[in-house]
Order: sequence, then C-alpha cells, then structure tokens
Amino acid sequence: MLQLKPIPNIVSERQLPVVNSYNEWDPLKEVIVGCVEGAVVPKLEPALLTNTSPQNLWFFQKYGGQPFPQELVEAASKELNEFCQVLEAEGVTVRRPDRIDFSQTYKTPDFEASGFYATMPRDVLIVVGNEIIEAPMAWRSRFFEYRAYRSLMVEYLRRGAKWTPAPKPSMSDEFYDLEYATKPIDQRYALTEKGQFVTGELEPSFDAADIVRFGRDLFVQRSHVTNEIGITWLKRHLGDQFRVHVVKFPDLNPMHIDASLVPLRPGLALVNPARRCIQTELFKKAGWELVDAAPSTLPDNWPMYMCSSWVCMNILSLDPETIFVEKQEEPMQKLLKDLGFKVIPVDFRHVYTFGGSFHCVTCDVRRDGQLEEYGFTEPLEEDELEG
Ligand code: DAV
Repeated sequence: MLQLKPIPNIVSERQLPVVNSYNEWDPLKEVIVGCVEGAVVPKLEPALLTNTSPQNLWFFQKYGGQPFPQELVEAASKELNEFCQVLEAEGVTVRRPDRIDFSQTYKTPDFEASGFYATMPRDVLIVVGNEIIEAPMAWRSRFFEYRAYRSLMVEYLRRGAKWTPAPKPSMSDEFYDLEYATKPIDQRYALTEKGQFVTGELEPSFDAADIVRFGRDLFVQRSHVTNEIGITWLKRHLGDQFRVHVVKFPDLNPMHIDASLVPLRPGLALVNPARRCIQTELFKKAGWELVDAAPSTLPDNWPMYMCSSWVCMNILSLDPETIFVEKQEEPMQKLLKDLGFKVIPVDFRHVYTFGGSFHCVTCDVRRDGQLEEYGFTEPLEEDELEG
C-alpha cells in the first residue's frame, strides 16, 4: 500500500482551493520554506559563471561539487527553522522540501553536473491562481531540483491543484553563448546592456523568481536565466486570464526580479534605487506608488556568493499590513513602518549567504484572495514596455 503523508489540518480555514495565490500580499495560509541541509556548491557552468562576480569565483573553484561549509549550513538552517516557527505562530501552515542527495553527479545526453540545493523554492516554483508551475531553470546544477518538491506536488495534485512542469531546456552547450560566458566582466556587462545574455533562444527557460505577481498582471524580466521564448511559453500557457508584461531595469545582470520590484499592497511597491524599473510610468498610470527601498546594513565582508545585499528588500508579506524583514535591516524596517506596515523582524543574514532572503526561500502555496486587477489596463502601450 502506498503510504501517504499526513495532511495538515485546515478545517478552521475558509474553504480555499489548496493551491491559491494571485499576488504577493494576500493573507498567507500555507507556504513552502526551503531547507539548506545537504546544499552543494555548484560546479562552475556557463550560466553560473555569468552570475558570479570575479571576486567570488574562487569559492566555486574551491568548493564546486562539495557540500557548502558546515558552519554556513548550520547558521542558515537555524535561521530558517526559527522563521518557520514564527510563521506557524502566525497561523501559517509550513511545508518543507524532501531531503535529496544533491552531491550525486548526473549525466544527461547533453551535460554532466552535480546538484545544488532546495533552499530557494521561489526559483523553481510559481503559483498562479490554482496552478503550481515548475520553472524550466537554466543552471545545469538545478536540473533535478524539482525532485525535492515532488512529494508535495503529488499531494497538491491529489488535493485538487493543477500542477504543470514547464518544458525543461536540454542545456546542451548550444543553449549557451559560451564565448560570452568567459569574457571579462566589463565586456560582458557592456554586451548585456545591448541585450546579450548567456542563454540564447534555442529552448525556453525561466526562473520563477524572475516573475512577480500583481493579480491579473504579472511582470517578468529577461535575465541570464529567463529567455524570451521562456516568457512566450509562460504567456501562452497562462492564456487570456492573465497578462504577462516584460519589464526592464538599468542593470540586466541580477538574477531574479525580487530584489528590484516588490509589491507590498495594492497601489504600493518597493523599487531598488540602484536599478529603478524603466517603465515607472506604467505603474504610476495604473495608480501605483513606487518607493525606493532602503539599503542594507550588511557589512561589506559578509560572505555573499550568489546575490547582492539588496536582498534586504526581498521581504515576504504575511498579509497586506504585515511584513517579515531581516532583524538587522533597521532602515528597511523604519521605511516600512513609516508606510504603515507592521514589521516582524527575523534573523536571516546567514540565509543571505545562500543567495536570497524571505521571498526567495518561500513559495506561497495558498493566500486568502482571488483573481483581481490592480489598475493596469489593456493593452499596455508597446512603447511603455520597450522603455
Ligand atoms: O540583487 O543579487 C537577488 C535576488 C535573489 N532572488 C540581487 C538579486
């Protein structure tokens, strides 16, 4: 007999579909929180090489294919577990990924790699309405990451959710611009400004964290891991019920949109003052106020191998009035309090080291809300989108 995992008790909740989330702020009911145990440093590969700054290359050269240093894992694990307790104390059902062996080397017809981690469910999973989509990510080390979430996906399927893995790219050498990936960083930056990325258009790819949800309207960025044909897949898959808009930022290198454009409640979003969204007018016309995030208080020497300290704005909303913010990010806390939010501070600096913060380490499976529009009208002017 197949052994099913016990299903958390949800009788006290208003009858919502098990998977139900349309935006980033409706009251949170169930969330997947990533795990850092078993995290393996990816071996250098084309897309990772592009996303790594020269001063961090040594880390991947030294540890690629090996577990992350134990003391980093322990410190981040403690913070993640405490965050889960805080969420549960707020009445949120917390789910965690399965433990799988990321150190195993695998070989497909196109490449060989070892794995990474199940720390950032935001990158691989996105909930749009009642559907949960597995993103076709562009790092070879992430090819099998979905396996850590498979038992959860099957459970959600059994409980009524629509579950769709998007077609994964083969990630053969032809999928990447290998010459671009090995150019010095300043040359790469100059090429990226002209619209060149390490991933080409041979097959669709996107990371779910390059998408941000505002109800009927979703905003997505072209990045080194999200290509145009990937965005086309998403648009066509979601159909007429949703509208997917491509937005641009002055810096096209950051992986993921969730330290650049972060909605807080209807009509109010954070933007990154180091890379404000080029289509600001589009948001203003829709009645949205865009507020600059406050910079991080993180010391310069803090180990950050995979993201910038702007993850200080990578918050998670418990509801439209309450936000989780890193405990030592006092300027961000003050900004949010001044905007009328209740702030729940949680220690998270050691999680930053693994490439993200509250938004990255979560996938909000169920929020209490429904499909709505928040001021954006159709059609959005093409020239607004072109910036
Ligand atoms: O600024 O490095 C981090 C976003 C992680 N999901 C940055 C973007």
